[in-house]
Amino acid sequence: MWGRAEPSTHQRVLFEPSTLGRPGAGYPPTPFEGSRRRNAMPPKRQRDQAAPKPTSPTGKVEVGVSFGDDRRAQAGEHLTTAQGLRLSDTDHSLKAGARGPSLLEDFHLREKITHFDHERIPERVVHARGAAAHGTFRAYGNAESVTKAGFLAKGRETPVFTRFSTVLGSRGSADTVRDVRGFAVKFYTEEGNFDLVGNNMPVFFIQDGIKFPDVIHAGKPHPDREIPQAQTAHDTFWDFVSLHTEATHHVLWAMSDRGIPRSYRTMEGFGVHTFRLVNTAGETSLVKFHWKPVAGVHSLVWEEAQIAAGADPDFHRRDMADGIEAGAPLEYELGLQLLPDTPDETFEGIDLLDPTKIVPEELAEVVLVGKLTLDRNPTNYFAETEQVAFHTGHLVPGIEITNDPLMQARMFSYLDTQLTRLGGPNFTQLPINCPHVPVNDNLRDGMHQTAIHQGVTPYKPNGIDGDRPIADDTGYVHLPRPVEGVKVRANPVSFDDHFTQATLFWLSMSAVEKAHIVEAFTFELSKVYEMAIRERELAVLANVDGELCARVAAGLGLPAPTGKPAKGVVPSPALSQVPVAPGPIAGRVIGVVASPGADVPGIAKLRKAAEARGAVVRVIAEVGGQLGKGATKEVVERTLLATRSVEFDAVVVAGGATVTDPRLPVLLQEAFRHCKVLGAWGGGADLLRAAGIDTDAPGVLLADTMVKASAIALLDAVGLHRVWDRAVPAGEA
Ligand code: HDE
Repeated sequence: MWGRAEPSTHQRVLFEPSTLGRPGAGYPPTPFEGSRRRNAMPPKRQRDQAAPKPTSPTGKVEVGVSFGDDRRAQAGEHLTTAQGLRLSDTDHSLKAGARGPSLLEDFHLREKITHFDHERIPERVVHARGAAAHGTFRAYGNAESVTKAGFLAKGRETPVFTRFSTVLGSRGSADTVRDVRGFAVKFYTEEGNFDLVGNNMPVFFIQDGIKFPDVIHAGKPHPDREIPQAQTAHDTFWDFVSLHTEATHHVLWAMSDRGIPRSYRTMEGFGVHTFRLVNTAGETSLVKFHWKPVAGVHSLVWEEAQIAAGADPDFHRRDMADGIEAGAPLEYELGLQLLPDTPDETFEGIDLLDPTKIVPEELAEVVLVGKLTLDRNPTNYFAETEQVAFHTGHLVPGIEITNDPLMQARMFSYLDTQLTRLGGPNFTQLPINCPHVPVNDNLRDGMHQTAIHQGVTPYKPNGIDGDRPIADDTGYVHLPRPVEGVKVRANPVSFDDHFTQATLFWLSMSAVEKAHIVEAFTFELSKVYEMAIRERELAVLANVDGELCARVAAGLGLPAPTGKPAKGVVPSPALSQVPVAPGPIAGRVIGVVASPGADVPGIAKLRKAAEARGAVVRVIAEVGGQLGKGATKEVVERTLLATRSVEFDAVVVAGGATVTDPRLPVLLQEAFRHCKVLGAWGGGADLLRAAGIDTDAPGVLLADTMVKASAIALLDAVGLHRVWDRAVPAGEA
């Protein structure tokens, strides 16, 4: 993969030609071997800079994000200046006397402070809050007939870097806010980088990219006081979407459980736009990209999301990093929804260029063509997660964009934004952005140029260095397509239906999902000060569904207007996320309440069964320390003072546990209210009852002792994600 193209004299060489070779070589760095951790402390190597640096199998020092032996990363045993000068003291500035003023000549003080002063770069204008992981994409090979994209060829393995994000919040905002999530994947393919820059919702608020600044300005905090942070529950957002009804379908998704995912591993992803695939014969098909999480699609409940935003603002990024560290990678399958490439670019009456529309899976099957596995945490947040630059224009042969007017604007924006964010045009040389193939681009100089280009002919054509042809039949060719039209600022008439698919989404929800949507609308609109905006949004909902409108209106104490919802809309069951059978539980967390007198061997049995399925058991007690004696010991990982129910997918009280801390009933009641599995064995049931938990309620599992069968029953129940029967009468969920 590295030796395909012969280096030309004008090929870009990064750092020193003698030591480093072609750009991209050695990146991403080899993961360090290390012991798996149960707790969330950073690995020792990250905490202790002075620790001996781990070495690769070749004996080379591997540090940070680097091209093998990148000297710009931290290396060596001695603290130095940026010039490599050894320092004798970094704790005291140079002064005219111990009580005197600092001296201008203190080059170390000035360098240290100056660099610190410039450590920050502008955060992303949207999607500022994110977390990422490295991994691999393995193609099944069944897409070869529809696309010539090499990374989809049978058995091909492609390194990837995936960044998840919220949209509206600042870089330091909470993970669990109600928002759309970004799902951006950079494939380092053998044909150059391909970026699939998607979201966890398949539609968007606007149909034309020219309105993007408007929707984002409306959703971001108010310009006067800069509140509220990272949320849509405020006047300007609802003012915009109630006036701009093409947003209605996306608003339904945002107010649904999709707006508050349980974790990144339980989120679907969507390319949103329709793309065009081209095969080796030049035949085309239209396609919508889907990511299907192996762990199923699951969400938080709203109260839980709110508690998590305070108790653990890093809830999602911690979950992902801890899961990977514990050996539970995040897994998704890439799905293609293939649609015939007809001249009118519609399918079953759905305009495929309209990004506010989906194609229901019942009408066009999602064919799974490969698997994405995220199994390695970044080494350095800034170097990788912050500096990664995605772009919808990073395409490979076999994949083209369509004339979707939202997509067209994105083709401009992504490159443009990096110029400000990453300080100039050379951001593609940053290790995380560097393709894993030779680069020969004739792009020269500019701010932060790190390559030392050889040769004198960065131009075409040239008669000096052999002037190799630009492309053979492996190059990217934009498929010739006829284009004609009158120059207008307008949308096709087919974009005018703003409500039918919002109705489709609503009608496809289960009873519990509908209840959550009603609550979300009611919550958000009750935060809107202007009564006229509340009323206007109710008028929008009246055109989606009369029941939805009436229930939200009732919650707001307002009259429900009447509208004209589309009739005869056929629901799409694939849109509901309530599981019909237990799914995988890798990465899930089971809290076990215990105390010094508790049945520690029972906890160990539960732990063994959970770990066999990739789940984690965390012992909760009044105080920290260790429980049990001899070979069977359990470490208390959470004290009642330092945890909340949101940290657990199920809470179980161990037999023999005695706890008097008043925080325990709160924890158990919250878990019950959030429809989580509760359990107890032996006398543990008394603590459930003392907390006011109805032990006859659905999803409350009691056992005399913790044996394998009781552990399996408990874990299967966790596989159903929630006990929705508790929220909605049995059979209606
Ligand atoms: Fe983006 N979007 N976007 N977007 N977007 C950015 O690029 C933009 C849209 C998406 O983890 C920015 O590097 C415009 C749809 C993700 O780094 C910026 C329009 C979808 C990410 C930008 C859209 C997305 C971004 C900000 C309307 C789902 C995070 C920083 C025409 C398919 C990528 C950056 C990451 C980021 C512009 C609409 C997804 C400003 C103009 C639709 C996942 O370039």
